[in-house]
Amino acid sequence: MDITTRRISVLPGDGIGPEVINVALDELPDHFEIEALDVGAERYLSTGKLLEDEDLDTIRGSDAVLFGAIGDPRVPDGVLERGVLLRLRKELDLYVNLRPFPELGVTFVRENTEGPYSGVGTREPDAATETSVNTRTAIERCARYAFELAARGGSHLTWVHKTNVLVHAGSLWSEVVREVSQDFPEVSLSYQHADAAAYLLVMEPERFDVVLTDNLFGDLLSDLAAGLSGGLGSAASANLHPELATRPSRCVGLFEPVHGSAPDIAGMGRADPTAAVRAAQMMIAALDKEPVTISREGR
Ligand code: GGG
Repeated sequence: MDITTRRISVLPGDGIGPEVINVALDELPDHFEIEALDVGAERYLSTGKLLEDEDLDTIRGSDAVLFGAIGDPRVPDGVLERGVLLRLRKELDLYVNLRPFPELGVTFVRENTEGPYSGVGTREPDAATETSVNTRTAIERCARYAFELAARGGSHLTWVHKTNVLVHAGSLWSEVVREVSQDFPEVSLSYQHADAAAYLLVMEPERFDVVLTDNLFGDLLSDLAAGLSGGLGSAASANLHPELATRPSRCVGLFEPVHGSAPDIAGMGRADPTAAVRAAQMMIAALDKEPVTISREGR
């Protein structure tokens, strides 16, 4: 195989992020070049900077991002999470959040750009709204990825929502999933409400292979799955824009442990680096499938 240099942006981030990423870096083959970016709480607290244009230029020009964790008790909730991680997912249009749990035999495909994570809402002194944005385009491309994954693995696909209560978003999801399913007659499909899915993941996990769901349900249920399969210390995820043809930058994706920054144990040598190591392995595997030179203009 032709070995050519791969450029990786490494964002260790906050809390236990740097210590687990240090271990994960040992996984990288010699032909991986690393550009470390100081993005996170320390820089924000000393300079007010979150993600600068130069950071984004570096990331867009790299083949992939290896990310640690974000979040710090000294910074108000949401500033770092929205300003760094959610912004990167949006800027790079990483619309699939792939969370495999091999010990449980379940893989989550979480829509990664919309739902209540889209940042739309209002806050008044005594009232607040958090709007869940759901578009046909975003649901369809994510659903298509989940069906393709299930078709490749001969797997069952369960899609999860809360259509009996969240009727607006639920009916659009339902319509789009049904439409996409027409192109995959070989994939057996079922539906579960999110609350029932939580129960069944604990009681009968063997019912699930590939799970397709929205941003919020995916975030919650995948932590549940992590708890059932060895803990958050071993759960890794890939944020992907799978098709080369529409990818807005060279970057194939952002690979990270599912866990957060765990500031209570940072620097104590207690953090389990398994998830970060698995994230690095997912990144290497994704890059092994990528063409080495990407010719589309602007990349
Ligand atoms: N390594 C993942 C991380 O730092 N997670 C912090 C977090 O709050 N993530 C929200 C999300 O994954 O949507």
